[in-house]
Amino acid sequence: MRIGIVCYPTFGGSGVVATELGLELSKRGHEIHFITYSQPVRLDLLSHNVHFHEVNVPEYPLFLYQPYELALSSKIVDMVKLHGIEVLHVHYAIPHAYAAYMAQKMLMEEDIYVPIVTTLHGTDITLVGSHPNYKTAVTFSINKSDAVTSVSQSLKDDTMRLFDIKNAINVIPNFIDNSKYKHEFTDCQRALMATDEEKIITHISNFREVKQIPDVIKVFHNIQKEIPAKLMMVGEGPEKEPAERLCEKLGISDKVVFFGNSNEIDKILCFSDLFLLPSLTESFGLAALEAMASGVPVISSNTGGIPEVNKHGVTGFLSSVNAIDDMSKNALFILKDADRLKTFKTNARIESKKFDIHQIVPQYEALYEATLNRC
Ligand code: GMT
Repeated sequence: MRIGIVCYPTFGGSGVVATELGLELSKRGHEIHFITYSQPVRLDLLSHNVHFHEVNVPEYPLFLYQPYELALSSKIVDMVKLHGIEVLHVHYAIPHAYAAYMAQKMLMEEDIYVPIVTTLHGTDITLVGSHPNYKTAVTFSINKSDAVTSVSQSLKDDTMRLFDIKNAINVIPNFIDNSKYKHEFTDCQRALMATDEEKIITHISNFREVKQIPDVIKVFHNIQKEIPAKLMMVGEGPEKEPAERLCEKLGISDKVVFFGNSNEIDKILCFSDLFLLPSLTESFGLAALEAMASGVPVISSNTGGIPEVNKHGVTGFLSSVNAIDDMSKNALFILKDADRLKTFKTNARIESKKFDIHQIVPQYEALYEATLNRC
């Protein structure tokens, strides 16, 4: 199939999922066309089956807001016509599903019908999409898509609760390429980061308020009072500077490393002992799954789709949002006993295999085919 993928190309779960999906589909023989405003961050391998089409938004000083949706829908139309794209897979309802619908309508004027598959990722529903200023257009775009998927059952339930949805929503969970994640300390850089006695705790996110960054720091603060430990903070975002200040205030700056954005997540995870994800809400928690694939147990909040990924008492523990003491207690329970830590690490790795890329991607292929057959 010739598949157009529209996504946010930045660091963030939806862009990562869209990019990894496109790359895997290309390996399975499909022709993939990424249509985005810059090259997706994990798209470092351009092959003859993978194409990238940049959406340029001309800056015009009269406009307070530059019309990205207009440029995107025009680009979609042009690329569908030029490359014979058969199906459009848009990740994130806002504004991609909306722009794709406009493109579909324009193409219909020329007797071309391109079905739209929309994947809901979470923030487009729970945090942004349900805002009264967007809700009408988001509901419309979801209902006008030819097929809709959500990355967890929890997100599907939220979507049905928050919007007036007439379309079926297929749950296709996020996935991981298990072969990319290592679990041995042989070729990773652990010694650069910590001594043998120190446990390594890791958090990866885009440092937005929803990630509850102060809770990450506070849980780590409690952990290091009882056992030698270091904290790896990976990512960039508005909560990063306040987090650095909090570390200073708590007197733990020498034990916390702020990496910024990284394309070497697998290398950092391979020397980690525990992953912290205390988010306020999380439709899935791809970062937790990436940690598990590296054999890293997860201490998380019990919110949104996280319980569908992190299994309480098996791959880690779940606590109520902001339950810092409970999270700290659970973290220490795992970290203080070497055998227990080993068991949790093994469990995390085993559980992550349920989300292996080779099991999930065929579900998208089947959906594209079914959608095309209906047209
Ligand atoms: O929350 C983020 O880090 C970014 C956000 C996004 O829109 O890219 O992630 C959402 O989609 C990811 C991929 O499906 C999910 O794993 C995240 O849980 C989800 N974030 C939220 O729901 C807050």
